[in-house]
Amino acid sequence: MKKVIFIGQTGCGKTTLCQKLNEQTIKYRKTQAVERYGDSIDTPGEYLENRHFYHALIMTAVDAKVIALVADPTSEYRAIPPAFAGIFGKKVIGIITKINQTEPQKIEKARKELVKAGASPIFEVDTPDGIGISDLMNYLEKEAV
Ligand SMILES: Nc1nc2c(ncn2[C@@H]2O[C@H](COP(=O)(O)OP(=O)(O)OP(=O)(O)O)[C@@H](O)[C@H]2O)c(=O)[nH]1
Ligand SMILES: [Mg+2]
Repeated sequence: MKKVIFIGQTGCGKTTLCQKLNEQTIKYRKTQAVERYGDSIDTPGEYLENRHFYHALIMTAVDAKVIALVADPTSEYRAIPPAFAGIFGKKVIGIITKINQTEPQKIEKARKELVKAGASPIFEVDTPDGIGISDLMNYLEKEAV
């Protein structure tokens, strides 16, 4: 079983997180299908943006211990519906990415989206800059066993 599955809108930083957590070089590549990176499962943003794919997310999430809902504070588009965490029936955490790229009010909006979705705890990261990554990794080491 994988430790974590990343779910979030297109471009929010799921693949970048997978690369960082698995100590791979960060390299942009659009995710076209579900991919496995070491202990992580990466999903395409379209799976969240198009509700016809929700069943695919639910089925794929069965293979992970922890669900990570990823929110991009730099985007005006909020893709994660309220109470979304409830459909998985397991531990659901939130991750706000790109915190070095945006202002505090936008980070707060992203946090509200994740709280409404039912995610807890919520981590703030900037993945290429390495901010917040060790906290996230420590949490996954402890919780996703
Ligand atoms: N500054 C900054 N840029 C980031 C961060 N996370 C991701 N990015 C950038 O955002 C862009 C999209 O990141 P991806 O990781 O490919 O996004 P994704 O969620 O996998 O997107 P899809 O595969 O389309 O669903 C890339 O250019 C990344 O370098 C972050 O924490 N900070
Ligand atoms: Mg991707």
